[in-house]
Amino acid sequence: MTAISAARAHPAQGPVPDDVFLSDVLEGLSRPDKSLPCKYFYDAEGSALFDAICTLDEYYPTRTETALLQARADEIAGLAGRGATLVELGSGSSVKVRILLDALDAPAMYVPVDISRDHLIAAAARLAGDYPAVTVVPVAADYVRGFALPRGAAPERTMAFFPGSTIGNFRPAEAMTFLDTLGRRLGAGARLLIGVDLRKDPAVLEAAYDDVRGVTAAFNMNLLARINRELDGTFDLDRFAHVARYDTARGRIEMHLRSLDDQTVHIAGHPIRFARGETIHTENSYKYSVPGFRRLAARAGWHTERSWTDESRLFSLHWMVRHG
Ligand code: AVJ
Repeated sequence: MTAISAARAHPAQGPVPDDVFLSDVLEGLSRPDKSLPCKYFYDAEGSALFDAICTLDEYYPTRTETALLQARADEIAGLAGRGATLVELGSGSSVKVRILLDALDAPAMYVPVDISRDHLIAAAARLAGDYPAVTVVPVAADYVRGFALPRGAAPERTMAFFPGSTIGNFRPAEAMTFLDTLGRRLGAGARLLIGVDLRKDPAVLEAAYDDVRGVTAAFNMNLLARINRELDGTFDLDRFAHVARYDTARGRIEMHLRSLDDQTVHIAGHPIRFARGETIHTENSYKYSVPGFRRLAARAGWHTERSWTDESRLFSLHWMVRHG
C-alpha cells in the first residue's frame, strides 16, 4: 500500500460550490466599501499567475524565504528532532517543503493541508514518490476553518509550516485567533515554522505588488475575469485598473481594483453599480517588525525560540513552540 492511499481516510472537499462563490461575491460588492475575499484569486489561472509573481525581480518574498530556509535548514532540522511530522498549511509549489524534507532527520510524516483538492493530491503524489520513507497524508480542507490531523502525530514531534507570509492576509486580530486555534489543534509542545514579511521602504513594497510587467495587475484582474467565467459576470476588464498602495500606519499593502467609469456590471443577473474612481478592495498583505510579530504570536500562545532574517532584513522566519 502506498502512503498516499491514506488520503481516502480523510473527507475530501471538492471545488468551491458556485453558490458560495456567488453569495460571497454579491455580499462583498453590496457593501458601501466594496471588497472581495482574496482566497478567490487562486483558480487555475490565478495560481499560474501567482507562480509567475514569485519569479519577478520586484517580488522578493519567495526567493528571500527560500534562501533563508536553505541557510537555516540544518539548524531547523536540529530543532525539529528525529522522526518529525511536518504539517504544511497550504501546499504551494512544494519547493520550500522539499528543502525541509531534505534536511530533516528521518521525517515520519508529511501532512499537506490545502483546499484545492486536485492540486493537493497531485503534489502529494509527487512528494510521496520522491520521499518513499515519508508517510504522505494529504488533507483536503480549508485550514482556516479547521482540519483533522491524522492519528499518531504527537504534538512534541509535530511541526507546522506556514510559509510565504500568508499570515499577512489576516488582520492582526484575526491572525491572533488563527494562530491560537492552530495551537489548540496541534497541542501543547507543538512547533511552528512561519514566514513573515517585514516592514520596509514603501517604494520597495509597492513595486513588489505593482511590477513593471503587469503580472500582479493581471493576477488582481483575474478575479473579475473569474467572476465573468464562473458567475456569468459582465465585467469589462478595460474599465478597471489595478491599484497597490502601502498604508504605513496600518503596515499593510492594499490591493484594489478601481472603476475607470460610472458603470453597471451584472453578476448572475444582479446589477452592481460603480462610480468612477470607486474601488473594490481585494487584498491586505500585512507587514510586521520582528518584535511586533513575536508579540502577536505570544498573545496567541506561541513562544518564539528563534527568529531569522536575511541580511537586508526583507523577510523573517520564526521557530515557535506552543505552550499551555
Ligand atoms: C501569498 C498572500 C503571501 O500577500 O504577498 C502576491 C499574495 N498578492 N502578490 C502576498 C500576493 C499579490 C501573497 N501571499
